[in-house]
Amino acid sequence: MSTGLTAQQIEQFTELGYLMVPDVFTDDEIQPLRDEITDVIDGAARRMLAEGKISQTWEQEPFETRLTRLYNECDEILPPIVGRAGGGHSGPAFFEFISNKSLLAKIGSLVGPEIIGSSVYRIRPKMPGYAKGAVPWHQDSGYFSPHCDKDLIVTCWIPLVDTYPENGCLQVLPKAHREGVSRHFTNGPGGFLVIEEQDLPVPGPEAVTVPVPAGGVLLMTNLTPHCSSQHEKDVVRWAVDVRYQSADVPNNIGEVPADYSEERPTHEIACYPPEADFVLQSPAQPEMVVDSWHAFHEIRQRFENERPPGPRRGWVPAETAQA
Ligand SMILES: O=C(O)CCC(=O)C(=O)O
Repeated sequence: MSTGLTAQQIEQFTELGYLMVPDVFTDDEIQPLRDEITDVIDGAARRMLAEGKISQTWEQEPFETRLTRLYNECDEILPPIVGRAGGGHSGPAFFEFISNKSLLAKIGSLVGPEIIGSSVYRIRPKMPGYAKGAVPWHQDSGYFSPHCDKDLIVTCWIPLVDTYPENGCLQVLPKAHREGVSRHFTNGPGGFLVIEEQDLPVPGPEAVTVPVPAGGVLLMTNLTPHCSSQHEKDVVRWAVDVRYQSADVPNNIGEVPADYSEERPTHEIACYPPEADFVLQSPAQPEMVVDSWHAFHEIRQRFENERPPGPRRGWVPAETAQA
């Protein structure tokens, strides 16, 4: 029986803007996704071996280290993995993972029973020397359209391995989600949006480092500032970030990219138009629920080749703002 969050957990999430819940996934529920990611790595490694770019496919290495071995030999291993295993990845194990009943029960406690999978999900490997592994201070709303700033989109950060400060777990700023959206710059480390130190909500509480075990979930609001730093351990800190919202929050359910129009009222424009949202739970309209991997894959593929433009928030590079 899948249970929702306790009243105390809901209160912590509401007060602090984050909540770590251990043991949401069993190891048996995580392993198929590790295997699916391994298949992507395997395909890329075999191609690179055939092209003479690496000495071996390192298939004896465990999930936590194989990518570091391949990456040390040739950094071309990453695009096929990060490209496909990011928002472009919509495999069967990933669908099972994102529609996990135990996780949806907890999300339901925060957004209600009508649950939409937000279009923005990513699979992130982090390892020494990979600049895009670490993500600087930001709020997820920095990436969403401004008309969704007052809505709740719950970020679930779910590591596939145990995470702790030494392998780059996340840091959050408690209570700062009450201060609205901070100024972001477009040219942060790794090419990510960044909130510079002086723009973080002040007077701010101290940042908190949140170790999360494999199977646990760090829940955050879209306004919770968070970041993760580089690490130097010889392991890959694999994590997945997925997001959920209520059906009341703007979305692009039932649309194709050609339907996108800036002329529509904002409540009819998705919070992140370039990728496809999908219904995961709906007592009101059960026929809308995406209940198979094939349906999920088809919806995601619709937005693969032709994408509506991303949100325009007016963020600029730091130099431009200071000039
Ligand atoms: O996985 C990370 O290191 C960063 C994740 C993140 O920033 C996010 O989920 O918004």
